[in-house]
Amino acid sequence: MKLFTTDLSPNCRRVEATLHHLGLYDEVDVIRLNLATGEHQRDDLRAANPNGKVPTVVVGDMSLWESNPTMIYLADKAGAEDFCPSDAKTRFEILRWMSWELQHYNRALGDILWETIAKAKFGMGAPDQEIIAKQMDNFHRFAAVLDAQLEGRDYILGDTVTVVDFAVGGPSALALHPASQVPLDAYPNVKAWYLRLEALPAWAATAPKILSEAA
Ligand SMILES: N[C@@H](CCC(=O)N[C@@H](CS)C(=O)NCC(=O)O)C(=O)O
Repeated sequence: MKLFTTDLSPNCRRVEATLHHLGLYDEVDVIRLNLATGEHQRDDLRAANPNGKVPTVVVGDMSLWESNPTMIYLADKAGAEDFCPSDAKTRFEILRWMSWELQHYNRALGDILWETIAKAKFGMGAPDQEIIAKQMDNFHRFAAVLDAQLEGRDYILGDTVTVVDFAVGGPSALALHPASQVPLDAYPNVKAWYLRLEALPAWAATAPKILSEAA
Protein backbone atom coordinates (compact mmCIF):
# COMPACT_ATOMS: atom_id res chain seq x y z
CA MET A 1 0.00 0.00 0.00
CA LYS A 2 1.27 3.47 -0.89
CA LEU A 3 0.26 6.78 0.74
CA PHE A 4 0.94 10.22 -0.71
CA THR A 5 0.67 12.66 2.18
CA THR A 6 1.92 15.90 3.68
CA ASP A 7 2.42 17.44 7.11
CA LEU A 8 0.00 19.98 8.62
CA SER A 9 -2.97 18.77 6.56
CA PRO A 10 -6.07 17.74 8.55
CA ASN A 11 -7.20 15.66 5.56
CA CYS A 12 -3.93 13.73 5.53
CA ARG A 13 -3.79 13.42 9.28
CA ARG A 14 -7.14 11.69 9.52
CA VAL A 15 -6.18 9.11 6.90
CA GLU A 16 -2.78 8.53 8.50
CA ALA A 17 -4.42 8.21 11.93
CA THR A 18 -6.91 5.71 10.49
CA LEU A 19 -4.04 3.61 9.13
CA HIS A 20 -2.41 3.69 12.58
CA HIS A 21 -5.69 2.90 14.34
CA LEU A 22 -6.28 -0.09 12.06
CA GLY A 23 -2.72 -1.37 12.61
CA LEU A 24 -1.90 -0.97 8.92
CA TYR A 25 0.65 1.84 9.01
CA ASP A 26 3.70 -0.44 8.98
CA GLU A 27 2.52 -1.90 5.65
CA VAL A 28 2.42 1.52 4.02
CA ASP A 29 5.04 3.05 1.76
CA VAL A 30 4.69 6.68 2.90
CA ILE A 31 5.56 9.39 0.38
CA ARG A 32 5.61 12.66 2.33
CA LEU A 33 5.54 15.69 0.07
CA ASN A 34 6.18 19.39 0.64
CA LEU A 35 3.24 21.15 -0.99
CA ALA A 36 4.79 24.59 -0.51
CA THR A 37 7.59 23.69 -2.92
CA GLY A 38 5.30 21.86 -5.36
CA GLU A 39 6.66 18.39 -4.59
CA HIS A 40 3.16 16.99 -5.12
CA GLN A 41 3.17 17.94 -8.80
CA ARG A 42 4.43 14.58 -9.94
CA ASP A 43 3.26 12.05 -12.47
CA ASP A 44 2.76 9.09 -10.12
CA LEU A 45 0.44 11.11 -7.86
CA ARG A 46 -1.52 12.50 -10.81
CA ALA A 47 -1.84 8.98 -12.23
CA ALA A 48 -3.35 7.83 -8.94
CA ASN A 49 -5.46 10.94 -8.36
CA PRO A 50 -6.38 13.19 -11.30
CA ASN A 51 -6.76 16.09 -8.87
CA GLY A 52 -3.10 15.81 -7.94
CA LYS A 53 -4.03 16.16 -4.27
CA VAL A 54 -3.13 14.44 -1.03
CA PRO A 55 -4.03 12.28 0.77
CA THR A 56 -4.06 9.59 -1.90
CA VAL A 57 -3.73 5.90 -1.07
CA VAL A 58 -2.93 3.23 -3.64
CA VAL A 59 -4.00 -0.30 -2.69
CA GLY A 60 -3.30 -2.85 -5.38
CA ASP A 61 -4.92 -1.55 -8.55
CA MET A 62 -7.24 0.76 -6.63
CA SER A 63 -6.63 4.46 -5.94
CA LEU A 64 -8.33 6.00 -2.94
CA TRP A 65 -8.77 9.77 -2.86
CA GLU A 66 -11.02 12.07 -0.82
CA SER A 67 -10.11 11.47 2.80
CA ASN A 68 -13.56 10.64 4.23
CA PRO A 69 -14.51 7.78 1.89
CA THR A 70 -10.88 6.64 2.05
CA MET A 71 -11.19 6.16 5.81
CA ILE A 72 -14.47 4.27 5.43
CA TYR A 73 -13.03 1.97 2.77
CA LEU A 74 -9.91 1.19 4.80
CA ALA A 75 -11.97 0.48 7.92
CA ASP A 76 -14.47 -1.71 6.02
CA LYS A 77 -11.70 -3.70 4.36
CA ALA A 78 -10.06 -4.21 7.76
CA GLY A 79 -13.39 -5.36 9.24
CA ALA A 80 -13.23 -2.63 11.88
CA GLU A 81 -16.91 -2.74 12.81
CA ASP A 82 -16.49 -0.81 16.08
CA PHE A 83 -14.59 2.00 14.39
CA CYS A 84 -16.89 2.17 11.37
CA PRO A 85 -20.20 0.44 12.09
CA SER A 86 -22.03 -0.82 9.01
CA ASP A 87 -25.66 -0.84 10.19
CA ALA A 88 -27.81 1.54 8.16
CA LYS A 89 -28.60 3.97 10.99
CA THR A 90 -25.00 4.42 12.08
CA ARG A 91 -23.80 4.60 8.47
CA PHE A 92 -26.26 7.43 7.96
CA GLU A 93 -24.88 9.22 11.03
CA ILE A 94 -21.32 8.72 9.80
CA LEU A 95 -22.12 10.17 6.38
CA ARG A 96 -24.15 12.99 7.90
CA TRP A 97 -21.33 14.17 10.19
CA MET A 98 -18.80 13.79 7.38
CA SER A 99 -20.94 15.94 5.06
CA TRP A 100 -21.43 18.46 7.85
CA GLU A 101 -17.75 18.77 8.65
CA LEU A 102 -16.85 19.30 4.99
CA GLN A 103 -19.58 21.77 4.21
CA HIS A 104 -19.94 23.68 7.47
CA TYR A 105 -17.77 23.19 10.54
CA ASN A 106 -14.36 22.45 9.09
CA ARG A 107 -14.90 24.79 6.17
CA ALA A 108 -15.18 27.67 8.66
CA LEU A 109 -12.40 26.34 10.87
CA GLY A 110 -10.18 25.58 7.88
CA ASP A 111 -10.33 29.13 6.61
CA ILE A 112 -9.52 30.52 10.05
CA LEU A 113 -6.62 28.08 10.54
CA TRP A 114 -5.27 28.77 7.08
CA GLU A 115 -5.09 32.47 7.93
CA THR A 116 -3.82 32.18 11.51
CA ILE A 117 -1.48 29.15 11.34
CA ALA A 118 -0.76 27.78 7.87
CA LYS A 119 0.09 31.03 6.09
CA ALA A 120 2.73 31.81 8.70
CA LYS A 121 4.20 28.30 8.51
CA PHE A 122 4.41 28.47 4.72
CA GLY A 123 5.64 32.09 4.68
CA MET A 124 2.55 33.26 2.81
CA GLY A 125 1.98 36.63 4.43
CA ALA A 126 -0.16 38.15 7.12
CA PRO A 127 -3.56 36.78 8.16
CA ASP A 128 -6.55 38.33 6.41
CA GLN A 129 -8.64 39.64 9.32
CA GLU A 130 -11.74 40.02 7.13
CA ILE A 131 -11.77 36.32 6.28
CA ILE A 132 -11.18 35.43 9.92
CA ALA A 133 -14.08 37.64 11.07
CA LYS A 134 -16.47 36.25 8.46
CA GLN A 135 -15.66 32.63 9.20
CA MET A 136 -15.70 33.22 12.96
CA ASP A 137 -19.48 33.73 12.74
CA ASN A 138 -19.81 30.39 10.97
CA PHE A 139 -17.46 28.75 13.45
CA HIS A 140 -19.63 29.87 16.38
CA ARG A 141 -22.80 28.65 14.65
CA PHE A 142 -21.48 25.16 13.96
CA ALA A 143 -19.23 24.69 17.00
CA ALA A 144 -22.37 25.12 19.11
CA VAL A 145 -23.91 22.16 17.27
CA LEU A 146 -20.85 19.99 17.90
CA ASP A 147 -20.63 21.07 21.53
CA ALA A 148 -24.27 20.05 22.08
CA GLN A 149 -23.69 16.68 20.37
CA LEU A 150 -20.72 16.01 22.66
CA GLU A 151 -22.67 16.80 25.85
CA GLY A 152 -22.56 13.60 27.91
CA ARG A 153 -20.56 11.76 25.24
CA ASP A 154 -16.81 11.10 25.04
CA TYR A 155 -16.97 10.83 21.26
CA ILE A 156 -19.36 12.13 18.62
CA LEU A 157 -21.46 8.99 18.31
CA GLY A 158 -21.15 7.78 21.90
CA ASP A 159 -18.66 6.19 24.26
CA THR A 160 -16.24 4.82 21.70
CA VAL A 161 -14.15 6.46 19.02
CA THR A 162 -15.36 6.09 15.45
CA VAL A 163 -14.27 7.22 12.02
CA VAL A 164 -16.47 10.30 12.50
CA ASP A 165 -14.21 11.57 15.28
CA PHE A 166 -11.23 11.30 12.94
CA ALA A 167 -13.17 13.08 10.18
CA VAL A 168 -14.49 15.98 12.25
CA GLY A 169 -11.41 16.14 14.48
CA GLY A 170 -8.83 16.43 11.69
CA PRO A 171 -7.83 20.02 12.52
CA SER A 172 -7.62 19.43 16.32
CA ALA A 173 -3.90 20.21 16.74
CA LEU A 174 -4.17 23.41 14.75
CA ALA A 175 -7.33 24.55 16.53
CA LEU A 176 -5.68 23.90 19.92
CA HIS A 177 -2.59 25.88 18.91
CA PRO A 178 -2.31 29.16 20.87
CA ALA A 179 -1.96 31.21 17.66
CA SER A 180 -5.14 29.82 16.08
CA GLN A 181 -7.50 32.50 17.45
CA VAL A 182 -10.13 29.76 17.70
CA PRO A 183 -12.27 30.49 20.81
CA LEU A 184 -12.38 26.91 22.06
CA ASP A 185 -12.93 27.92 25.68
CA ALA A 186 -16.49 28.90 24.66
CA TYR A 187 -17.07 25.25 23.64
CA PRO A 188 -15.74 23.13 26.52
CA ASN A 189 -17.09 19.83 25.20
CA VAL A 190 -15.35 20.39 21.86
CA LYS A 191 -12.10 21.35 23.53
CA ALA A 192 -12.20 18.32 25.88
CA TRP A 193 -12.94 16.04 22.92
CA TYR A 194 -10.02 17.50 20.90
CA LEU A 195 -7.72 16.82 23.85
CA ARG A 196 -9.15 13.28 24.16
CA LEU A 197 -8.38 12.71 20.47
CA GLU A 198 -4.83 14.04 20.81
CA ALA A 199 -4.26 11.47 23.57
CA LEU A 200 -5.23 8.50 21.38
CA PRO A 201 -2.13 6.57 20.21
CA ALA A 202 -3.16 6.79 16.53
CA TRP A 203 -3.71 10.51 16.83
CA ALA A 204 -0.54 11.14 18.86
CA ALA A 205 1.48 9.27 16.21
CA THR A 206 0.31 11.73 13.57
CA ALA A 207 0.79 15.07 15.35
CA PRO A 208 1.88 17.70 12.80
CA LYS A 209 5.66 17.94 13.02
CA ILE A 210 5.81 21.57 11.94
CA LEU A 211 3.77 22.55 15.02
CA SER A 212 5.85 20.54 17.49
CA GLU A 213 9.12 21.78 15.97
CA ALA A 214 7.99 25.36 16.55
CA ALA A 215 6.81 24.68 20.12
N1 LIG B 1 -11.46 16.95 -0.03
C1 LIG B 1 -10.11 16.45 -0.16
C2 LIG B 1 -9.16 17.60 0.02
C3 LIG B 1 -7.77 17.27 -0.52
C4 LIG B 1 -6.90 18.51 -0.52
O1 LIG B 1 -7.35 19.63 -0.80
N2 LIG B 1 -5.61 18.31 -0.19
C5 LIG B 1 -4.70 19.41 -0.11
C6 LIG B 1 -3.86 19.26 1.14
S1 LIG B 1 -4.89 19.43 2.56
C7 LIG B 1 -3.78 19.38 -1.32
O2 LIG B 1 -3.40 18.34 -1.80
N3 LIG B 1 -3.40 20.57 -1.83
C8 LIG B 1 -2.50 20.70 -2.92
C9 LIG B 1 -3.15 21.19 -4.18
O3 LIG B 1 -4.37 21.45 -4.17
O4 LIG B 1 -2.43 21.34 -5.16
C10 LIG B 1 -9.87 15.36 0.88
O5 LIG B 1 -10.60 15.32 1.87
O6 LIG B 1 -8.99 14.51 0.70
